[in-house]
Amino acid sequence: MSPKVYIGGKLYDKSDAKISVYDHGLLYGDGVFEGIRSYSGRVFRLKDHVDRLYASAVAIHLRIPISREEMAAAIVDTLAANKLTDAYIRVVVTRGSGSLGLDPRRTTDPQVIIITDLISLYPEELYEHGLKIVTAATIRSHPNTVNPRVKSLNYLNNILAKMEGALAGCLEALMLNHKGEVAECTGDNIFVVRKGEIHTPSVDSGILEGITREAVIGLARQAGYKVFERTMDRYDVYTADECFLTGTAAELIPVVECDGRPLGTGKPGPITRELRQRFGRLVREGEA
Ligand code: AKG
Repeated sequence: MSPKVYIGGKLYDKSDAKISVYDHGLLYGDGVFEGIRSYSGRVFRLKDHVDRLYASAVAIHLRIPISREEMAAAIVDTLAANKLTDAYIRVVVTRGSGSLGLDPRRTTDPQVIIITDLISLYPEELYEHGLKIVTAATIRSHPNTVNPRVKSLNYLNNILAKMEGALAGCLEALMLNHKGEVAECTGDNIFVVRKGEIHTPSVDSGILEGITREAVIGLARQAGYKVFERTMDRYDVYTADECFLTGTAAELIPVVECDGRPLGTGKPGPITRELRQRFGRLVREGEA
């Protein structure tokens, strides 16, 4: 069966799922998106994702043409139409098509697109053995440019850093903010473990407020760990006992090396493993 893609209220076969080349989403990266997962037929934290999508849209002054309830229903229906239970859902809202010129007032018809598919960011063995990362020279966008809290269609900032990682032989790269503090990786939030406590950059470090990040902070606190959201620099990463990344697509993946330094023992640590198991249970068995 050909995958069905939702565009503006209708389902199209993947090969017929098209929007205008005059869409400002394509011409200028003008739009917002979400990456969402479903597990065993249940969409994980759907409301949080929909709320973040609408917040991103408010931040770029984009009016999404359907309500939050209609959006949530469209996501669930698209998933069902594709008979997918464990899927990655990409929701895209573009500014719409218009004449050339970046003024958004030239556009008329914001497009709502929902793709349900599979995603595999990293090879499975890296979830067991851990990932190596390097720090990118490209810094995370200053909050007064495109705020990293906005999940915008313009991901070039992250893509440039991702390419630097690839050129250094790494599948992921660490991004600092304009103050040289640790922000996040190109598609995931970062955590370190030190002396049994968990630390992650605070929202004012210039990061996306990851929904998996939030879930893992909750799980860690429930398990009795202290979690600190704070300013961090690379010393905190280099000298950590353990390190891991979180993201909807990445889920929770250990990091065992940063900039050539082995982190901790150079192997995924016990707290990382425990949180991975807890996260696996949370998404499969639902919220406690
Ligand atoms: C997600 O985790 O859903 C993201 O938006 C980033 C993943 C990616 O597309 O590389």
